[in-house]
Amino acid sequence: MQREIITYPNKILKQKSKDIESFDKDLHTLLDDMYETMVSKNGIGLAAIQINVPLNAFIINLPNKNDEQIKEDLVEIINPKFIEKKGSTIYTEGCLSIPEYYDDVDRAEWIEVEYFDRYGKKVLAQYDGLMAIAFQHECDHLLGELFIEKLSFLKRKKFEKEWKKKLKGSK
Ligand code: Y12
Ligand code: CO
Repeated sequence: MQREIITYPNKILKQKSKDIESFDKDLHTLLDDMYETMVSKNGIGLAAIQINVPLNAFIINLPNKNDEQIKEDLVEIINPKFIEKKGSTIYTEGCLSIPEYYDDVDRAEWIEVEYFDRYGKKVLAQYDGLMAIAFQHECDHLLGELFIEKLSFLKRKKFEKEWKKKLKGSK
């Protein structure tokens, strides 16, 4: 089932998410709904809090070498933890909760992480490139943080002005 995506400045997005304790049918339904919702909006990453579920879960489905987004490449991440971060890289990010706004964000270039899959199996993984960026972006959602909070003071001010104008226009 497709669910509604919460958009900025809804305070729900500032909520800290909690660890998942049961790897049961409800979790599988949540993950399936997140996938349906993300794909319907042409997204490549979505955290549970973005559909108003404050649990430590997110999904990432990056396009492959042929620029196709296929479900076989979907990664479901439950209760993630960073083990190590290295380097730094700048990427122009976007977020389904802040549609049509993109800006440069500086993040670690390489990460080592631990998380659980939908069946409760522990996974240890190392990521770089777009996967490392997306993983860090989604982990921020679990802490109630958005990529616009990483912008400089002036860029953030410009964003807030543009966003207010956009919201007024859509009323
Ligand atoms: C690198 C950086 C950030 C991420 C997080 C995941 N971000 C997204 O999936 C963003 C998708 C996105 C899609 C949009 O399109 C629609 O809503 C139809 C969009 O809005 C428009 O362009 C109108 C904004 C963002 C992963 C990797
Ligand atoms: Co986002």
